[in-house]
Amino acid sequence: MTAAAVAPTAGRTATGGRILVDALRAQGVDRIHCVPGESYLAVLDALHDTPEIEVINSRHEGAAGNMAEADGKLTGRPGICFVTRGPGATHAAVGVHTACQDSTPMILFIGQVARGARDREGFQEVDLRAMFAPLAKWAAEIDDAARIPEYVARAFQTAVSGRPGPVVLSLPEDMLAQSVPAPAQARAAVPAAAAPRATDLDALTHLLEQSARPLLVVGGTGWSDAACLALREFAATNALPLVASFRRQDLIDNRHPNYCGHLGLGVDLQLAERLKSSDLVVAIGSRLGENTTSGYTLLTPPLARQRLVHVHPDPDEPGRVYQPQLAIACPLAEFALALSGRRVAGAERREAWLREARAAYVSFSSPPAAAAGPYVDLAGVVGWLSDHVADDAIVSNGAGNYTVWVHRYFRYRRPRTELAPVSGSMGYGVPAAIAAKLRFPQREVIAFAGDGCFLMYPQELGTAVQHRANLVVIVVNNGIYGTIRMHQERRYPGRVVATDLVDPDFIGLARSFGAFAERVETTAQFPAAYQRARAAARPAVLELRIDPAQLTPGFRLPGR
Ligand SMILES: Cc1ncc(C[n+]2csc(CCOP(=O)(O)OP(=O)(O)O)c2C)c(N)n1
Ligand SMILES: [Mg+2]
Repeated sequence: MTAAAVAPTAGRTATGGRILVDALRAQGVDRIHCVPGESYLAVLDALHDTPEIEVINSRHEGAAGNMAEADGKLTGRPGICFVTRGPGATHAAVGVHTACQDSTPMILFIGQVARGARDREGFQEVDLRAMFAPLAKWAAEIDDAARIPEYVARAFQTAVSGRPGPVVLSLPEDMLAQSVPAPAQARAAVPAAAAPRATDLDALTHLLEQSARPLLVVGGTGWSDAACLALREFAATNALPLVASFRRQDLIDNRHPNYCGHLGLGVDLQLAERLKSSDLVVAIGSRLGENTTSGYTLLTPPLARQRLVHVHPDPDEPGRVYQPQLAIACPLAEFALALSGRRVAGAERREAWLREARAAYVSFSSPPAAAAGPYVDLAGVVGWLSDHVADDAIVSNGAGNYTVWVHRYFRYRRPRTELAPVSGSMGYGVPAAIAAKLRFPQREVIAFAGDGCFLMYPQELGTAVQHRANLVVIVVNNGIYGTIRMHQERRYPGRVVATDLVDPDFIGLARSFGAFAERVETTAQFPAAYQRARAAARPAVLELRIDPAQLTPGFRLPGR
């Protein structure tokens, strides 16, 4: 997307809605995700005359929010979402929460009650600034149509600067309808540049040279392809193991000999031990959050036993939970590029440590022989996909135990091919994959969803059909909220509450939207079914019946 050079309304009178749409064009916006509302009709009307911006109307604001978040995650530019006041804003909040926890640039615009009616609790009025204060990097209301370019420019700047994240702008409906002399438009946001100091890189090199068992934990956002490659080369030259933080497995090609696995839910216990016994952790972009650290146990706050170097774009992050030996605040891409060509003496002393870590990862991520029985073996399906999809295929998921198989057996190869919510939000996978297919129509896009997860936004198959987003959804059906059932069995054995599901006929449901759909009964049927789904030239759903007793690759319901 390219920023529009000239605002067509300059020097004329225009409505707030028109000025806002021109401000979006000035920032290079080419697509918005929305559910329409009467509170922002003037924006919709301006979009009618703006063919440069594609309007994707969802069926639920939760899905629209997830789609905008996914678009921001894939492009590194703010994903844009429009919804209406109270009900729309509360639905869409899930996308803002994910953008917050996942450090994704996103802007949510919300139609609001008229300025003259404010604070009467008029129809659907919510104090949006207060509501979004803990979720968004910035939540504001635009009171004056003449100032729209200023607010929009700041919103874009804020969303991409430092640690990227969500911004919320509230739009009183009378402000949008009002005509004012069209103000000059701002220019496209440019994130402030910063680079690590040479003295910090020297200190890092020194710490690495002193370490016998270092681990580089990679995560966060703001990476470029070149930066990911530069980090990989630095690790390769210097025999340093690279580990992905929770749901950032796509930053380093998983086939590379320096990639040694991922931290998070369903972590390889050998890797967890390796992190515990390492003597230096270099966290590059990762916040070392609760899932990455197995509930703050692999490193214990505030002063971990391991030495810690913490590199993060937000200077407030290092030291917030863990006190580092060395803190470096700068964009991750700049940091990784600055490592190019650096030598860390003593590579030969680290080679065995690296080889062991790599071998453990390869073994952990290789699917075992499929279990015999009447069900589909999810490890086999994920392993087959991993071996057969293109390197740039995008794979999404939501929350649920099925994701443990996906993250364990899929080998991600390219940055920005994993759409997986760090926020752990159920329902994310399908809308995220729709946004991905719209952004990259030529690429293969696969959404994994549990039966529970899929039922959060099944109606978005209608959005996919309408906008020709030909993704393949794989519904992993075990008839239960498996994750919660697992926790129940562990904490309150045999006392099952609220975790059984009466599911619909997924095939009939999908077909009713105009999607292609097939049920896969055995592992062996999967490859051909997947090829048919891809060839269908419309959105496709494959339902896999998996064994409800097998709650994770390693945990079976007792006695089943
Ligand atoms: C929006 C949301 N609601 C609830 C939860 C809590 N939760 C996490 S996983 C899960 C069950 C997921 O069920 P399903 O999609 O069928 O996957 P399974 O665990 O059975 O593989 C629930 C309820 C959540 N993470 N997000
Ligand atoms: Mg389930």
